Amino acid sequence: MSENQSSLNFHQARYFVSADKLHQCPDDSIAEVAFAGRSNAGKSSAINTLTQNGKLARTSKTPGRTQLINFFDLNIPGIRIVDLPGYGYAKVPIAMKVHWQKHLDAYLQHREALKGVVLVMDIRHPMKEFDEMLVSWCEKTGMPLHVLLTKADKLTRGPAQSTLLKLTAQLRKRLGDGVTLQTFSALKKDGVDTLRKRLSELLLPTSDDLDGQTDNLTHQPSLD
Ligand SMILES: Nc1nc2c(ncn2[C@@H]2O[C@H](COP(=O)(O)OP(=O)(O)OP(=O)(O)O)[C@@H](O)[C@H]2O)c(=O)[nH]1
Ligand SMILES: [Mg+2]
Repeated sequence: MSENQSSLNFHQARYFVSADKLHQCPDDSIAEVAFAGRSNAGKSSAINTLTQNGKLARTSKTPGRTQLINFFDLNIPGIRIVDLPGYGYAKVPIAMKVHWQKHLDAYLQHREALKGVVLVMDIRHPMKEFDEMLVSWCEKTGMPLHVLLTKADKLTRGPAQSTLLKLTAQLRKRLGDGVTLQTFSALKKDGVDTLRKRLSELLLPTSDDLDGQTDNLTHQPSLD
């Protein structure tokens, strides 16, 4: 239909810039989807698998590796994916925790270009405190949410599917069509096509998808 119908090429993703605060975020973004989740959940690994670039986002066994809001350019100017710092890692000094929380919160609430959030959760430990806050915030604001149940390779198929079904029922009740869910494994590269498809839908809207849904909603509700 329009020029933004052209497809996204995740393989061409390149690191663009990092921000420590909302006002340092690039001002030319047209559409962004942010990867959020608890520390060590697998956000950076998911981005690397998505882009087939193991060196793009830094990953680590040590939680708290991602400490800035990192922006990655896709092949269409102004269309980006964002790696957010992990939430809730106990050993990070309290001052740093407060800093992250404040700036993550500001990013999520005020970022005009934000078109959706990918909530990355370890499939073995879903819906912890931060996850619940993020879901509630999406519920209040109407922000589209894609849940990535990652590290699915750590479970056999039965328990993985049962977690997926249970959470789908639970979250659909709260968010309706605004939420989609999938299992994922960065290790086995499972679920990549599903993730790419959903990101394309979020980043390349064919029409004003949220029209009517968000007219009276702002990003005001806080994560707190
Ligand atoms: N088995 C398995 N391990 C994974 C998977 N995804 C991530 N990991 C491991 O989990 C650890 C944390 O991964 P990261 O991608 O750095 O996690 P993060 O959410 O970006 O963490 P922070 O930057 O600290 O917020 C690393 O040791 C990864 O190798 C997966 O799908 N399967
Ligand atoms: Mg990370």
